[in-house]
Amino acid sequence: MQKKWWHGKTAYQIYPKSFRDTTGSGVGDLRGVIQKLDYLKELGIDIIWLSPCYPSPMADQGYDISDYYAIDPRFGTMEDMETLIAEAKKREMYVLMDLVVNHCSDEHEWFQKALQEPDGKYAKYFYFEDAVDGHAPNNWRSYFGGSVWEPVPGTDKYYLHLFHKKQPDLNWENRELRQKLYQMMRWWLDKGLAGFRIDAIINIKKALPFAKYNYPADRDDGLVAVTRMLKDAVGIGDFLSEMRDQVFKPYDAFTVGEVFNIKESELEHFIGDNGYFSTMFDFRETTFGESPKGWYDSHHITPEEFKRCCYASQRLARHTGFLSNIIENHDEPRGVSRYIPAQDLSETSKKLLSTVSFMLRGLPWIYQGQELGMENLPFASIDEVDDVNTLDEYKVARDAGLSETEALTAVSFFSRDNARTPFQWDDSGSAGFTAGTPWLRVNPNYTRINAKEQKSRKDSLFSYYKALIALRKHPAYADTIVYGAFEPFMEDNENLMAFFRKGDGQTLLVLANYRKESRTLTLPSPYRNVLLNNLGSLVSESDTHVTLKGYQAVVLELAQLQHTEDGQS
Ligand code: TEU
Repeated sequence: MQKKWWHGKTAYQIYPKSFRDTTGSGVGDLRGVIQKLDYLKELGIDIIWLSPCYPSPMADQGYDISDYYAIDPRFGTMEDMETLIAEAKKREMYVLMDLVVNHCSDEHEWFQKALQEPDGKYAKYFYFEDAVDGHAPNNWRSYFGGSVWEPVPGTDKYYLHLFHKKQPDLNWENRELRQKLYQMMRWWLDKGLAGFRIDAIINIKKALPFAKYNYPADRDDGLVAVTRMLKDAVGIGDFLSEMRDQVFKPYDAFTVGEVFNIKESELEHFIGDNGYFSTMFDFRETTFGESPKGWYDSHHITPEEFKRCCYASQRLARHTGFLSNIIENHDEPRGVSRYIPAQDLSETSKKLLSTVSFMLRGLPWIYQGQELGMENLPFASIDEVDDVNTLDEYKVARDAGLSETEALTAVSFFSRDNARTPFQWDDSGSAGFTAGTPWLRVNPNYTRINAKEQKSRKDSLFSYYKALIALRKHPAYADTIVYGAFEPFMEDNENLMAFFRKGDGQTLLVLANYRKESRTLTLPSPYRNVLLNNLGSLVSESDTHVTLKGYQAVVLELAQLQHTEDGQS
């Protein structure tokens, strides 16, 4: 595997709307991001991904873009964006923007022109399809509920939207459209962006012709999840390699794909040495337990299942490339609320989760607020929910017969709004996020969980993340942590996440006791150093016997191993 400049870096996702508001509008802005660059630098961040800040009607929080060449006035100006890129560069930080090119907004000029001339050139930028026997071309269900087909007013045609009806899909089969998109990407890269996070990209290839791909319904609505068609959509590689060769390669751009539903055998094509992308997110943990019926029927992952998911992904990517490791993002609940049993949630268990996530092989990511251990929002009513996806899932749950309270409980666990609440900077009103009224409710725990408090405390989660990042960059250990082989230790011990990272002449052992009861372990060889510990001390009976308290996590440097042996007392 070729070594790349970004392999040893740490990345951070900013959701601008909820990060820092400098105008009192209640909505975060780019000036707010600039203001907080030093905070991110102090934490040790190198790469920043900004969720969309282009002009948008906000049907899907900016993932519905109406102009690819501008900044939404809510977030600031193009000059602010240029300042942000320049200020980041000064601090040796890299900025990524969100590349949303599976669809645009129905308010984008292209779509407006398409509506005016449904047989014209711009209609071919989208999928305008004739009705079949007076009906929509097929029975696919959109990601946000309902049919993917919406009538084109004044015609007998339908247009395709895999997401919201205000997010019409762009027709990647159209060469002219692809060139328009590439031109736009180059324009941004010329501004000094390091690259992109690439949204929902697996969806750009459809199973065609549409009418051929009706499937048996998977719910009572007679529709089928649109992900079903992905299995029959072949040839996405033609588009992705074209984009790589015509845009990313000439700029040596860093790209991280939001990729779901690929065949495991194709990983090499996506993130191998000549992959379509530099890296892609590992969603195995986030998608585990999903039910075709909806969130209300989805299984809540256990610590042991979390471990199995992590290990499976580690094994899959070990010789291929670098996955991007996350515990949360703007589409997911807070990682600490999801992967730690509610009754065990504490700063110690949060540190355990961060240790595991950062010591696995791959590129580690922090989603804003994760470094503080921000938690899910306790929703009092469905009226507090803004997110389209959550509102749809609530309806699905109600239609399935759940009471209002049951449906709210079910969707609260998975709601995308959990992670979208304002960043908790301090314990003043609105958590120091805004001087105005925040667009989404601040989590009431901000008086306890906030950056100001955590920065002042040496044993806070924030300080622990700093230490983790510093360890990943420590000249004596960086090579092993970044490139060392991953190898499980005592894999069959339930709720123990233990693994080696083996480098040249160096072996690290990560031990995470993912339960509240303590346990004693026999190490395969004596340990020399404790590189990190989420508790004040480590009880060791000898240099090969350690007792971990509940949720204790440590990173040990071992004396060189001859061979590995399992053992426990
Ligand atoms: O998400 C893609 C996607 O597939 C989502 O539907 C995801 O499965 C879901 O949010 C999980 O709850 C991307 C963006 O990250 C998301 O915010 C957008 O809504 C979506 O694309 C459409 O642009």
